[in-house]
Amino acid sequence: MILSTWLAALTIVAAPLQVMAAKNHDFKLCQQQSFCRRLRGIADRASKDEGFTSPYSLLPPVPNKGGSAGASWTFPMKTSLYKDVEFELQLDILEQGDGIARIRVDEVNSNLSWKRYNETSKWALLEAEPARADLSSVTEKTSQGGKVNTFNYGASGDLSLEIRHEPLLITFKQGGETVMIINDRNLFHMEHFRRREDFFFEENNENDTIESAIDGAEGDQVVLSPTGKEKEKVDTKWFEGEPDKDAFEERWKTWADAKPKGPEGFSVDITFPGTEHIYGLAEHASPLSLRSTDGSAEGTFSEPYRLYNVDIFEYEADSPMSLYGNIPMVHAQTSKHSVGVLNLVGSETLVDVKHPKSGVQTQWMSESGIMDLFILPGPKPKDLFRQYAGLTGYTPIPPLWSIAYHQCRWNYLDQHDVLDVNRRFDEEDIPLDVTWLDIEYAAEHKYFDWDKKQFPDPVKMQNEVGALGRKMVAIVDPHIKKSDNFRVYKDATEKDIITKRNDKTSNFEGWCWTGSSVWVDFFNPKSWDWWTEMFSFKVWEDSTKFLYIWNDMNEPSVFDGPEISMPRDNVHYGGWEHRDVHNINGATFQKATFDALLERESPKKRPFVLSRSFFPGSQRYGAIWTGDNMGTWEHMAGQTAMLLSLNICGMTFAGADVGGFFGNPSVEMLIRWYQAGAFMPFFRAHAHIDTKRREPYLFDEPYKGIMRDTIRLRYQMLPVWYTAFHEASLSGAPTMRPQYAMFPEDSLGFAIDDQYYIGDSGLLVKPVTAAGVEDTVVYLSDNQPYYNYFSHRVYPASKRSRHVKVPTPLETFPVLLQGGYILPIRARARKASTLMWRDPFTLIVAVGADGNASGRLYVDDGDSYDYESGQFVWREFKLDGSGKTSTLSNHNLATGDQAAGDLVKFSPSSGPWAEGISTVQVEQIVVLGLKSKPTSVQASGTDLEWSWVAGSSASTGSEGDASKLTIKNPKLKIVDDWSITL
Ligand code: NBV
Repeated sequence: MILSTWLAALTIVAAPLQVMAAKNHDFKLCQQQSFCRRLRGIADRASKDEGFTSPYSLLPPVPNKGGSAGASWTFPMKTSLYKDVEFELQLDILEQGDGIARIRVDEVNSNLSWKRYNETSKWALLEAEPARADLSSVTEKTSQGGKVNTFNYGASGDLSLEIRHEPLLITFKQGGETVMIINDRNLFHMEHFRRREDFFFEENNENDTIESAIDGAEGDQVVLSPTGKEKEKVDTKWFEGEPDKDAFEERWKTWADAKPKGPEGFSVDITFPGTEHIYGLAEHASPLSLRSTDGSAEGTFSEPYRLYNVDIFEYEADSPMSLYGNIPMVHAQTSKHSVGVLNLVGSETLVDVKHPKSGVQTQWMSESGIMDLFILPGPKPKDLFRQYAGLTGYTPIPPLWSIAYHQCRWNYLDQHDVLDVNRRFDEEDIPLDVTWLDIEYAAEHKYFDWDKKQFPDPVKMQNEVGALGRKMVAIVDPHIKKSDNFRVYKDATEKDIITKRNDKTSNFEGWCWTGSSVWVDFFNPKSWDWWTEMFSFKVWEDSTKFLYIWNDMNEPSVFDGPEISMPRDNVHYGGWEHRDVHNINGATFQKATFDALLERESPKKRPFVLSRSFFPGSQRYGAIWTGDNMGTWEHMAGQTAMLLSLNICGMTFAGADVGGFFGNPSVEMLIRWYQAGAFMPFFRAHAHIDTKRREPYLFDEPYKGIMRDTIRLRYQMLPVWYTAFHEASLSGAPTMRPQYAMFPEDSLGFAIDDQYYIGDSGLLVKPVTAAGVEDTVVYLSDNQPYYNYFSHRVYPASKRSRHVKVPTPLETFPVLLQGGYILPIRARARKASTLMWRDPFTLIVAVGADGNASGRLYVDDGDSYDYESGQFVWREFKLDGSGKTSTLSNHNLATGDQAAGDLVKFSPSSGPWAEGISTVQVEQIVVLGLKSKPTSVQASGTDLEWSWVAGSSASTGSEGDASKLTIKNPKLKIVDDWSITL
């Protein structure tokens, strides 16, 4: 079925694609997967059996000290499960720095000489091996429940891990309080390697088919030991339940998965006592706070959250089904503490969630690999962000133009069309930085090869766009057309870097846009330099420095493959099966492209690569987006929660197709999409080939004007976004922050996922996601006044409820400025962000309840790595309202010592950018909410030009227009230290 549908879809290159409905039946449910069925079955039995207990226990630990691996401990693990089957498990406890404990379980010394995949950390982590040694303090005591080892660790020694030997139980405490328990429900299980005949309890008969073996299993059970020599009757049932006919070969629809290593799944349960909300497990189209998956009540899911990267057509707006990328991590939040856990596994993983009164319970079920858990100790969300980024990497500061506005559609038809779009934006004075090309730019979808009929001179086109201060992005998908006339295919076959079938030698072939295709195995180091060459200007002669890259379809999407992806028994470099690395696959492609773009120019420019698929660590290599969403209100509303989930999972450079990929939104809906998009970290309009053109200049007034103003608003706010990205690059904190992350003590905000703050700017945004909305209620957690960015109306700290109603006719939406913040913007939006670098700044001061405020600004040249050698401006603005008069000051934050590896002081003398920025001024300062009119406004004793409009102040009065002091053209430079007295 899939093949025929996709073959039909292929014809849309010439004719528009017929809209197809969501195809849930193309994707497996837990019940349709043998490992999930078996592992979920354990939970089922445990819940019905009061005496259910873990068959796993530990032997006393052995320290592994010294060396760069730091202190770690190995606990040999025992199981009471199968007396006659010999296998060894081992549990390691390691410390990873910043209070992160790592718990690894592996099967060792398998006499079947198989290994579990243990290289996931190599792809995801900055340092695959632990760097610190802090687990030296260990005690042992014997309590009623058996022997317990307690590790005390962490900077202030307030973290502890208690490891009970029998039955296995791991308790993590913060300051003496239990915040996470592993194996609380006794669901830990690691399927050991075994032979088919051991599993089916059947007399060894080499001619047995799977079916007959299963039939045989109904009678008396006879087991072979792994040596295959002894035969004994056993009364022990397999912990996983009845022998499963799919354990050694799994059939689904028309596909067979030859599982040569047999069952190797693992399950672990993790409980968060006292917690009501957990977040994470991106990417899903579902609320930020994870729901129960036991189908127990209305509003719960009946399937586990699935993490298996897939290309899902028209995904549902509220579902635990898998999407394109995955981050197997959760944060658990109470008003007292935050704690996180990352389960670093590259194979398919499903997570069941339950919400009993005692706290949230989770069960994680993975198909293969080792168990590698990282306990992120918190104790606050900001600590979790830092801890996760310390492990998997920080989001580097993106090129400034890449956080400006992008115009995409499938497809801009030809060279003329591309230039025309640029012209029309200019004519209508709508800012634009990037024009995108989807798959039709490539002849027969042979990426890199331009369709010269439509794009006769791609270099000229790119240069013309570049001359406008703009960039282009072209798509390069991972499927490579199988054609001897295609140099990329020829190279890849000659180099023998193509992903193999399960015979390990022949190249895997499948269908995609290109027809019959192959997929380069980016796990193979031989592919890396070759891919880098592909993007060098010498090799890709039709590319220029204005061209950047979009990696789509990298789950990977294979039209005629199981679940529209690659067979799990395909083989990658090192002999690993695709099942072991499926969830990492897409990330390797984006990384290879990022590395390639980095090598294109000297001195280096920051790459930009948009990817659809991702894994922990992907944040180091570019942006991602939420894939093929729909132009519906429901989808628009859901995108905020999705983006928040991605953000707290480290994927902060994320966006959603503005307008919705599928469908033709009404102009009202399109405007609301633009308003939402202008406050997404990655802001790109995109549309399916079958949709009507919807570039903003095509609409009549007032709609065109509203879209123009919205895009301009993004440009005015670019300094705010750039500063937020700079902060993310240092602290790991996301640019889009949900309520729980901002106010972790306020449990009333824990379920909120339709409004958010931008970095540490004090901006609070709530997109309007329904038709005909005249007012929108915003939740305010703190005792600060909030100011409407557009109308300057103040919702004072006192005398207001936590919910305020903001008028939201079509041209506006809630953008509030939290009291206590100073917002640096550039009020004059230009045609492209690259043309704004010498424009003056405006400061908007939102006076806080105590009369104070502060804000930060980070600026650099926007696309080089010169910031690494100190070419940047990093300022802090402060309003001190504690005295009789208030003082507004600007001081330097970049005062580190380069020699010590710190951030260096900005030096305005070196280079054209530094010289240019050194003359940039503050052109206007607006102070909202001052208590009273100043008697004078002076800088260094000189009177400045100012005006005053009386109104409500930050701390007193009721809702109304805020008092407003406007200082015009104070002739102060952004790079200088100065102060103004009010
Ligand atoms: O390359 C065509 C599209 C692309 O426009 C979209 O953004 C991707 O998510 N692509 C998927 C393949 C086909 C989708 C039906």
